[in-house]
Amino acid sequence: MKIESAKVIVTCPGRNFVTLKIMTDEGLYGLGDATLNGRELAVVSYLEDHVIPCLVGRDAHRIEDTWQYLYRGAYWRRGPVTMTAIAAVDTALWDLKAKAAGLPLYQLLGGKSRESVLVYGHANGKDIEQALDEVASYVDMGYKAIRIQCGVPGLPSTYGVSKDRLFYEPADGALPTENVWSSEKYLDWTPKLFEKARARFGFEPHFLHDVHHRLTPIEAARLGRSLEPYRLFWLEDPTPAENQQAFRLIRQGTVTPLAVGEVFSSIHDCRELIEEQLIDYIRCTVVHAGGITHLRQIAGLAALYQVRTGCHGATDLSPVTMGAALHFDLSIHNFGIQEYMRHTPETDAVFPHAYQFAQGSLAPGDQPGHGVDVDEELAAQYPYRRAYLPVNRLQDGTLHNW
Ligand code: CS2
Ligand code: MG
Repeated sequence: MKIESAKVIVTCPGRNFVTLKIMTDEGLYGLGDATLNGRELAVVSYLEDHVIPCLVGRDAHRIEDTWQYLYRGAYWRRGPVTMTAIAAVDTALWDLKAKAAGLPLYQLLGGKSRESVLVYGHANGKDIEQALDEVASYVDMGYKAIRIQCGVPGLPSTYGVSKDRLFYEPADGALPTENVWSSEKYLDWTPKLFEKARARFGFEPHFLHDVHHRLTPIEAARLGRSLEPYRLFWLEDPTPAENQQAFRLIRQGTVTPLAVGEVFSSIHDCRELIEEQLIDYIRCTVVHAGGITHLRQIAGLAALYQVRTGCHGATDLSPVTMGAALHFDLSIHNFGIQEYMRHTPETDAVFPHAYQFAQGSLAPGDQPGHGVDVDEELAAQYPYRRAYLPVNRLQDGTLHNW
């Protein structure tokens, strides 16, 4: 099966998505997500100007060889733009191989290790009461696992609290909007949120929380310890992870489970974290960590150290990633949980898909491939609209982690 052509589809049904479509001489096509929130056009150019010319004529079945060709052949290895472009090609080729075999993708990945995929949703509110009312609505929708984010008194905004309840989109400005942060206020406030959450909902639901890279390691250890009575499923991105050894300080201070990795683009970004068991869940995702091929290597390393997966699944990852991730999640043994931030109806219309939500889990369906398509005509009605993620400053103006 030869690659005849490939194209990049950019669309903005409320937010930007970049999709790679690879067409073959057998009339089949495969789709890969290439969305990198806030830097989308860098990946579009990487694919159109540098990758696609090398793909035409290649055997679409040679997934591993193509992966190595694009990774080693670039010379300049790794990084989010390169690995997102490689991920898009890889995902499209796995989609194609499964379609050519007439099988759902999970059957090519070793078959089912479970019947469905536990997911978590995002409850958030401007204050504790609104956030917990949102938790109640997620419980009513059947979610067994819920992330809770809440406004912090004295701060005009904070990560994860959205104007639009169900659909959280952080890329909210034609130029970066500026947020203000205080770790002190946040550290004093957050234990109160989970104390009230457990008082209202008991210990049945899994509760998760995303610190979003904003604390120092010792502050993160203090937060983890203060949350121990409320038994979180995980505390996410407690501190920036460029220095993987920083997590030793957090580990020494708390038994609250830790999750990290949505910003990682290769196994090298998380190798020490996994080998030293400094984390409990690895969050790398199909679209940003080199596709199905590389993500399986990361999951394989994690399995050796009893680290489970918890793939990123925010609204800025397209339904193509969600579909492919669900086949991956269904097949690997050390699956933990899948993030599932719902897409808007406009996005779902552009990306018809087979996956379905029921009783707190997602099932990918049994269509050949990853089960997600793109309506190109509809996609063309939503032109690209530049949008940036916010930047974050401390109250004295110092630039901080968003
Ligand atoms: C967040 C993301 O879902 C999460 O855990 O960290 O929403 C993240 O902020 C966005 O993907 C950034 O584009
Ligand atoms: Mg996160």
